[in-house]
Amino acid sequence: MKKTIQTLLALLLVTNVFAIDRIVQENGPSGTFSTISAAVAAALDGDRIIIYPKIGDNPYIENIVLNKTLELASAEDGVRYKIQGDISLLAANNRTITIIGAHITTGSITGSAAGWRTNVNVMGCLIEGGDITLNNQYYASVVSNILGNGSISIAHGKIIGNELGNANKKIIIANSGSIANDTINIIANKAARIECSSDVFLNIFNNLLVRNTFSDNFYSIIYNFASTTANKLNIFNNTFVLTSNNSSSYNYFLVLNSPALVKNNIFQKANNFTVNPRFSFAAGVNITASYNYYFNNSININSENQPTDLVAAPVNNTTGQLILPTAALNGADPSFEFYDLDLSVGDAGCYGGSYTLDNYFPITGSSRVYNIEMPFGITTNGGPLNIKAESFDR
Ligand SMILES: [Ca+2]
Repeated sequence: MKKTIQTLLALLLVTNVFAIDRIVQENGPSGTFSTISAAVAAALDGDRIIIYPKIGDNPYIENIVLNKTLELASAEDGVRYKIQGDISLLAANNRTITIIGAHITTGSITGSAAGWRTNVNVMGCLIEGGDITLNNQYYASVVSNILGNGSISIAHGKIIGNELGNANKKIIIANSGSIANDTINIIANKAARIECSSDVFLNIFNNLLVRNTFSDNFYSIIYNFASTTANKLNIFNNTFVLTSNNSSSYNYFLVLNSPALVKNNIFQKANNFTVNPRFSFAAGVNITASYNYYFNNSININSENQPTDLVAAPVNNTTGQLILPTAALNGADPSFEFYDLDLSVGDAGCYGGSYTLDNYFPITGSSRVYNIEMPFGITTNGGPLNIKAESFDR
């Protein structure tokens, strides 16, 4: 009996089995909280903070510190709750913090203080001016957020289906000593640039990278870490668009210091300037390129055997949608794993293949399934079929 009680107590310490919803509501009934901070202060690990948007679309004016395992979510599906202020996260081992559906009018979401590893989910948020910064000690899933004027920076995790509205901002994979040989997925984002200085494996799939160049803004993807490990980078099905140029010296689509597979991408330079974008690969680094499409570039990836130079623009400069007819249609690697969702041969660019941008946009702030892991080829040999899906709800 004593052992049973000890076991029960141990369970209670690990998980708050009495997790409850703390309701935040302006002029709400008794038992609700008038500020998010008050609800967080009252909450226990594992609770949810359910937030009603304020009357008259007003923001909650407060800086919020999240120092527990908590989930923040909107009380109304598809309607975000406004916050005027910063959300700061404090890390602690095994802590999980989830923020869904916040609309931050002025402020950022920032992780501070050490403590590997804290799991953080930031999903369906609209951040007008600030950044999402969750470096080093955080394992971050940053999904379906709109950043009007900010960057996303993480060290571990995944960045899926986000839109960065300012071409001077970027997706950053920051240095981390937390774990080695990590794989980070950067999938189906609309942004200008991706920058990585860390020794990690990157899957960069189906991003629409539309860039204006400025003096400090001279690349679309830069991978600074120097390694000879095979296939540090998989760069598949991205669409690169360069719309203007005012930098005379530096202008690169890819700057890579580690080996990469580069396929099914579209590299497009708009017609209105003369400086050609280039590719910069460190000496001795193996870049394997195939099924890439180039428009209006004078320089292709020089290791590509049969690059396809197009005489007409393959995509719309803003949306990245294919302009038909184009060889990029059904122009991806014809292997089954790159097929489109309509089971035709894959299209090159960000709308081709399983991770087509169509799956992630428009961003509505409502519930979404954002990742499905399943076999590419399904056979009927009688074995179990394992499918794993990840999603969030309001
Ligand atoms: Ca196709």
